[in-house]
Amino acid sequence: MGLDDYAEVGRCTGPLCGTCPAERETCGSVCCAVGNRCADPKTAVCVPRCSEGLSACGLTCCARGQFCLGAEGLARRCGPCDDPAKECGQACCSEGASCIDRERGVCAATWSLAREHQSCDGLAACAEGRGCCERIAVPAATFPMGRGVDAGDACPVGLLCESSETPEHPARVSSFSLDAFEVTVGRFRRFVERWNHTAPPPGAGAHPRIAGSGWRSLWDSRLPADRARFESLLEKGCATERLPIRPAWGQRDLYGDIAMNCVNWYEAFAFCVWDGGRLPTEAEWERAAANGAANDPFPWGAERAAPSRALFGCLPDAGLACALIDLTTVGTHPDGKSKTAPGHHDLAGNVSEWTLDAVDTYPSGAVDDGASVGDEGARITRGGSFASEESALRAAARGLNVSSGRSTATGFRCARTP
Ligand SMILES: [Ca+2]
Ligand SMILES: [Ca+2]
Repeated sequence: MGLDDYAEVGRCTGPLCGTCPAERETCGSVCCAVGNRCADPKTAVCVPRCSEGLSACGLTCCARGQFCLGAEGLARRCGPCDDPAKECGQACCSEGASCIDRERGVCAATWSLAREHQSCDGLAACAEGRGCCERIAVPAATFPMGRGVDAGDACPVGLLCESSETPEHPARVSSFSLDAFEVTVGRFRRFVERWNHTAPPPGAGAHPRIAGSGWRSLWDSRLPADRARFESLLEKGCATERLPIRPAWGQRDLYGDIAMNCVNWYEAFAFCVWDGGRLPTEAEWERAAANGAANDPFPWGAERAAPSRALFGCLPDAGLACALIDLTTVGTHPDGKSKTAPGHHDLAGNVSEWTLDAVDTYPSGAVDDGASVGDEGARITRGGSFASEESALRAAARGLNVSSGRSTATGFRCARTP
């Protein structure tokens, strides 16, 4: 405190009087000089004010685009986030991610923050102006799962059907919801951008009525070690395939709404958990595709497959019926929608879809919310793909791939309870 704090004779203006002149900031026991600000009232330290647009931060001013973080006083420092809770070294973690390495500025998906449809945050709509994450409620039903011998879903004339689709048996499926579209590369991209090998917690992604159907920690090592490895697998992991369609990942900058493919079962499972859902069981998938008790042979009903209803039969010897290089945008075959309003797109064809189930034979008796839960090996895929013949598009048809396998012909969609 100096004499100038009492400069105006007859009027006490110093901090001890409880007030400084308007143009001078109070700072503990002193009034700062004009043009200065108070850096720390405890120690009565004044420093020059910051230029316009820059944040004051203790003794310094933050650079443009930086914000002041930390507790009050001289211990404050500049960082890149406006919310201190999101700060991670020189990075800012987005919602749904948390800081796991402050030194390198690495944020990762936080499973406790798994959130319904966060993969669609800020994403443009898919076909028909519907959100790519739209979910459709599928009512509970008991339906004849598997292919019947002489009923409406018997093997259509001229097609070959596998014996693994039999015997047809009563299956009860509780109400659930199923994504209207196959998961797009745009949605999957948000997951990969936050990836740092943080596996789902044990039990995550389980069907609530099926014991042992959740994530197992022994699968943790099946997930990519880091984001760079993940991206490499998604782009090059299908290189040994003979299919001419390219991995969606390599086209992510051009097309956000093509179906994600070349993703293995573990990655599909982890994505669905992160997005607040789970993989559908085989029974749930067939219940949606066969329209439950209607027991339809195809998602759209009884009519045979046609190019207007599904992308299929796209093989090198199929002539010019379909483009062999590029994937098709999801939802471009509205005539092939399921009968559960407003209709699931591309259940049949485009990419085949991972289900929760391990490969197993059907029981002959009734099943109530059943699924085959196994540790390793192969998993059931459903719906056939661009590379399939018509038979694989049937609601009762079963495909398979090894759990760690990747194919440009296989993607997935997520289910939720209910
Ligand atoms: Ca059936
Ligand atoms: Ca499909």
